[in-house]
Amino acid sequence: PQTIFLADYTPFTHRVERVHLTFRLAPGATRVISRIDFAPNPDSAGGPFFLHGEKLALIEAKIDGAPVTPEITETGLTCAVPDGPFTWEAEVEISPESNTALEGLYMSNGMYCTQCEAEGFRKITYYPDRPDVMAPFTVRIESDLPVLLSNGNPTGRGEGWAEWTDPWPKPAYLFALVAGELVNHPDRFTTRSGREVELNIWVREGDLHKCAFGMDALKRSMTWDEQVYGREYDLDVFNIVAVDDFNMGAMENKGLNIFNSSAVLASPETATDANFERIESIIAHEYFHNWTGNRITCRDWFQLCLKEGLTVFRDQQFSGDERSAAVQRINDVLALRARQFREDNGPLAHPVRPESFVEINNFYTATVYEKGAEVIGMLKRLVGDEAYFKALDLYFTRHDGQACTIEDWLKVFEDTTGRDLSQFKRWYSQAGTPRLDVHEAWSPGMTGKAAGTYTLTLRQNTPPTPGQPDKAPLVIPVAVGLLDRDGTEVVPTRVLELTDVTQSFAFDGLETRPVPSILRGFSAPVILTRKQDREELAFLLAHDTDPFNRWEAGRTLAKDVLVRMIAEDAAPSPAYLDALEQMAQDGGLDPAFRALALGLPSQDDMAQTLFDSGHTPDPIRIRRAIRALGQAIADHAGSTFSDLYDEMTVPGPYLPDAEGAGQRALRQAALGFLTLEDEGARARAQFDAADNMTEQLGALVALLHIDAAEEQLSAFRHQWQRDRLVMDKWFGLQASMAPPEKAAKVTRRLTEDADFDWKNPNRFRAVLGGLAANAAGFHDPSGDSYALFTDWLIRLDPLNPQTTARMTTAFETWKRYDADRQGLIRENLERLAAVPDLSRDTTEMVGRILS
Ligand code: HT7
Ligand code: ZN
Repeated sequence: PQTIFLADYTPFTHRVERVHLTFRLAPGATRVISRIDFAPNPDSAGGPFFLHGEKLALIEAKIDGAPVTPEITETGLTCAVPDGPFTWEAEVEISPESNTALEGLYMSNGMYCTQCEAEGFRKITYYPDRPDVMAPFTVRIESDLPVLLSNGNPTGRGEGWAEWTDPWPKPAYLFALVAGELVNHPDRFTTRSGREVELNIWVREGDLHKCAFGMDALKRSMTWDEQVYGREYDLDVFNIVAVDDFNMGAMENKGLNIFNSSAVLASPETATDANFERIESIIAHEYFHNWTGNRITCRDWFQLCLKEGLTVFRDQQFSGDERSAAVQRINDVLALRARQFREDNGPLAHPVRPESFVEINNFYTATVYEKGAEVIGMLKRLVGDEAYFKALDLYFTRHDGQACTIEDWLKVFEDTTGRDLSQFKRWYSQAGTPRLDVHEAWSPGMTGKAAGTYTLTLRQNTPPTPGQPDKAPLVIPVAVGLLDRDGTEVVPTRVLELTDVTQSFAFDGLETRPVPSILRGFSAPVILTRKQDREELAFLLAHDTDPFNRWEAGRTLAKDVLVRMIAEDAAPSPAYLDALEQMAQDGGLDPAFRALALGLPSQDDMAQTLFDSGHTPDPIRIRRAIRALGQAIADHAGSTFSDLYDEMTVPGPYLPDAEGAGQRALRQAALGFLTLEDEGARARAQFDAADNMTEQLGALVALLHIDAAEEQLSAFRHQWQRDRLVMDKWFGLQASMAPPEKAAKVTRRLTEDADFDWKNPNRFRAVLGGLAANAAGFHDPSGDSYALFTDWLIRLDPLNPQTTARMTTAFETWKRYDADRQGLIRENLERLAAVPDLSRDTTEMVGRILS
């Protein structure tokens, strides 16, 4: 397959002035009739006229009304065209019902829908399917189905047809069409300049009661974007559609967002607090794309982080404002470490702005999204809030309606602040997670005077990554505060700007040697390699005024305890258990924060930690140690958890608000420990009494943890048999929580279940993704899980390459493990690579993982 390079970018030969599309919908033979006005692009160096097109049956093509016979290949067509402007017309036939890849126009439960990002439009009709070609679209849909939707505003409706016009020039990847038997949850929003906007969430009839929260989240997102970024909505209608078969979370098509039903539908009985929180953030994310992605888009797919990094940053800001900023930051860092650090420290490491790809779908990664957001957070930290918003205002005015690059993005910051960002730009081109080492020095000065100087020496180093053996120093903002021995902050947070490999920063005028709190708020996506002593960590867990670092101190202590349990068979230290119990009892702390601080490091996190410190991680031992630590905490603080369990009962009917969710999270953490002491008595009672999914599922998880959930699993299934999203939980939990030696067997049994609809990505991910998330079970030394997992990837690949390729990342950490496991994984990856006609997507991923 062909590799595409950023360096090879050239503008398209033509501009598109206007697009008119007609769809005659039929499941097996949809006709797409296009009329496109082209004009020569003055910025182009010329060349043959090429339109993308894949798996299209061309019925006829005309230029300025005269039939033409283009030259057609597997990827598109070329055609002789006039020197000046001309109108291209084409009629093609496609088959939505046989489209299992869920890219282009496809069918889901009898409904037509589209997914065009990144390169799906070329499966709908011949077109310059590249993001720098922007045009206004008019779309006519012909079908007897009652609901016919496309982008923009409705401009016509009759018996069996509807017309939509989108006045805003857009790239083809933002095109969308939906047709089906749908019902809507309607609402309205008045923008701050007085535009009346009709809002709808479109669903299947049985899902109508699950739309209220999504609608509320949408209106809050609209208000927030006006208040914080000054961005208003720009059409008369905003439609959201829920679809059951979808490869990702959601898609920001202009005026017609399409959502995986799991990312929008929720009711108290069927969705957990975590589901509500995820829905709120995805709704916000897609809505925010209306400006960061749609009005200003990407010049080419290498610039994907331009829209995704910024939009993730904005949705994280929104969630922090709507909920607790500290808890949001901790959760964001947890996710970053779990997905992005894992990627950045393995064979799939790549820059935030990659320089080459074979299949762009493989680059919708945690690095582009989450590290892309971190880079923006660092920029904001370096220039300050006021300058950040000034730069953003300039970005929106200067680039509205354009397809931009990272250079354009950084230039607005340079122009508004006068800073030179050339070194900072390395964050976009250099892969890998920097290591930050810290040395301290204290010189007390004269006694009795506040004349002591404390010096921090920071040293950075980024390890080599594939294709990048040598790394240059980055600009790293390191937020630091200093505390005295009784916890008073003697130097409030200051951002140190590390630009050299090694640099020293002095703090004068101190009476006593301070305790440093370094990398506050996780001010940069780096790994601190400084060895901290346990007393200092316990002190920070008790006293740090920065909530992130307070949590971080507890996490570092837990990892330290676990490493010693695994590597030295040590018992958990009583000092750690005391410190954790005290924190849990501290009523001055937000329950959500306490719940997070009680969470133990994941098995994958511990595997990476051990690997980084020179050990070969054994997933079975890691699991055993984490469980033993949980048991030790439960034994040590049982009565505290019993009190918390009673105290954190949320009165009244369930509401998915942050406060109630925080209390339920702390109660759930307590239940987890108590279940280890009471053999599941409280969990069974909670399961029976629960009137919301958070508590019902929480009880089920606690029981699965002690392998005593058989009865509840069958009751759960009986109750929720008809709800696909809830049944995904039922499938997923069993695969992800099965004991290691049973994991492959349990998963195989689930794949044989009559309700295992493997062509549905949510169900496939629940079961096989669940197995991959079961670290000890996936890496069971028998290799059975690897083999089962690979068998299913081989089966899915011809139908849905995108989801298959994404799931190969289960193997991305393989080089951490012992020779036997590595051998087994290699065998399976090679077996996958050898499959005849393996998709381009999966071929690229397996090749990179094996390299
Ligand atoms: N921009 C959207 C990305 C997306 C996507 C990409 C490839 C294949 C299918 C896809 N579905 C959605 C989603 C987002 O980041 O908001
Ligand atoms: Zn996005």
